[in-house]
Amino acid sequence: MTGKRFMPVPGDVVAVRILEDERAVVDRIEPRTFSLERRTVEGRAKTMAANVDTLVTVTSLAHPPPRLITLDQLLAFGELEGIDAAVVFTKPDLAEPEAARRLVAIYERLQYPVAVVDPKHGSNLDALRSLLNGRHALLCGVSGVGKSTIFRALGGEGSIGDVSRHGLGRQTTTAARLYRMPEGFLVDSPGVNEFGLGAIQPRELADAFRDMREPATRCRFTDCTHLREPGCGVRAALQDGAIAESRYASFSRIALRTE
Ligand SMILES: Nc1nc2c(ncn2[C@@H]2O[C@H](COP(=O)(O)OP(=O)(O)OP(=O)(O)O)[C@@H](O)[C@H]2O)c(=O)[nH]1
Ligand SMILES: [Mg+2]
Ligand SMILES: [Zn+2]
Repeated sequence: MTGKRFMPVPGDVVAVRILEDERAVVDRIEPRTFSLERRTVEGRAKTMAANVDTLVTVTSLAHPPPRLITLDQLLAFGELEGIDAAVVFTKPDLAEPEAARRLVAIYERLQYPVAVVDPKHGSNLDALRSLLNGRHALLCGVSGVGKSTIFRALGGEGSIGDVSRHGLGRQTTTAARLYRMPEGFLVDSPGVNEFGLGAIQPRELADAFRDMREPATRCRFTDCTHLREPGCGVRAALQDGAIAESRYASFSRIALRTE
């Protein structure tokens, strides 16, 4: 087996052969049930991880401030790909409690599993463990939200290969790592903060936002973009408070990008 096309990625199941000098050779990669791909800057598709069944989105409540468009786009990606997603908020110790509660409530109402954890000081890790139990999960979210801290707090090896890119003692992850859990696995990857949704129609996008699915069936026009048409069920639900303003803001920014 040669060539880049056949490089194993985190999550792959491989057949290995141990040589006499104890080196291991990968003979075969088993077929992948699911592979997560990302476009590189050169426009090529790069496989980030294989056999993942759950996206664990990580969003910090403060430092850096929550970037909800990233969170909402990751959740939409999970919906479109038909894989589960969970919402993890970090740094509750640095956040304003009332603002944090409001955010948590938005995602609980959407019926995503939500956990608020402080992986640095080790609080609420059990909630995270039960959320990950038996899953093949990938941690994703913007830089500095605490993905690697979660990975390490749960027992993953984190120091090998970490390099400081910024000269400020910050440890930005530069290579993917997989941690085998009692059942399942957890992958920590660098910079998995966005999976492009491609050229998506507003209708399909609204379908990937759980809170917009039903209201979108009430739009006057079947090809409603939910951005400006009269008689829009989505914007009516926004007015009623059934859709959170931040969710609609994410939706419209993504829709305008691909329009
Ligand atoms: N106070 C506090 N600090 C935290 C918490 N979680 C993580 N941190 C800190 O946040 C910083 C960034 O955490 P990392 O785990 O490196 O973030 P990351 O998401 O892996 O970042 P990248 O690898 O760059 O994508 C570290 O200094 C952590 O100690 C938390 O709940 N509370
Ligand atoms: Mg990291
Ligand atoms: Zn509409």
